[in-house]
Amino acid sequence: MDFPGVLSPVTSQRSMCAVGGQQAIRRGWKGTMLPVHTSNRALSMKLYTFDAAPNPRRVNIFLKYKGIQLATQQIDLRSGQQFSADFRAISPRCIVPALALDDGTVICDGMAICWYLESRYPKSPLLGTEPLQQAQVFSWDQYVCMEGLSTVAEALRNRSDAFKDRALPGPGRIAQIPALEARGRQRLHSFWQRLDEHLEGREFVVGNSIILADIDAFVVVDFAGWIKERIPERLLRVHAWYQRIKPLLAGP
Ligand SMILES: N[C@@H](CCC(=O)N[C@@H](CS)C(=O)NCC(=O)O)C(=O)O
Repeated sequence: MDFPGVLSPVTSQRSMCAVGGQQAIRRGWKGTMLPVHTSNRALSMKLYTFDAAPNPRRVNIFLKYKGIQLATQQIDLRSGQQFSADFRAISPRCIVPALALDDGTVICDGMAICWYLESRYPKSPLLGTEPLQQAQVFSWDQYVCMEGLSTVAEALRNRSDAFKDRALPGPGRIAQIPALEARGRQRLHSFWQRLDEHLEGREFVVGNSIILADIDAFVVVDFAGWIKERIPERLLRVHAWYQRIKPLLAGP
């Protein structure tokens, strides 16, 4: 069974590229010794992803910003590749992104993947650098995912024929509830309003530099275009923030 944030062993998966860069040692999950790379280049893992989808996009932007290079494999969600036997062996939840480590361990969920990579490749931090800031980053990231990304998904997946009986991602058949389209849009607008209020006197969502919640909220703005929603014109702080971070996400 594969729960969010829990590392689940999968024996069939092996990554092919070589590990490079200097390493130091840090004590990690369950006391295992993790190499901490002083360079963010040439990592030995494989990311299962689908570039067009919002959750993989969060991780892709994170990787690009930190200059981390990984082997990747596209799982075409449009043709249902996430339900193939091969991919189910990697991600029984049938979702991307999924990060497969060399020993066969697979990490699901964008936040967990980013947390793992950040702890091994701390250069250009995107999850905060001291405990209080890290807690704020996690809190805001959770908020952006639940009240931003999920609300667009709620509106999209409960109205579109493409998601009939797939109102939620995963292997089960989940019927659409058409009324959730309107609720999703309403929640999205509450999210933008709250973000606008929060950005008063701030350049970034937390602290003085870009963090993962900025990336995720940036992805929400583009994802909202899928349901023809835009940042309301009156929310000037969100517009200014969006223009400020856009060039920062172009890569190192
Ligand atoms: N909680 C997961 C959500 C991942 C997720 O929902 N991924 C979507 C793509 S954005 C997916 O794999 N959908 C498969 C489907 O719709 O069948 C995360 O944070 O990464």
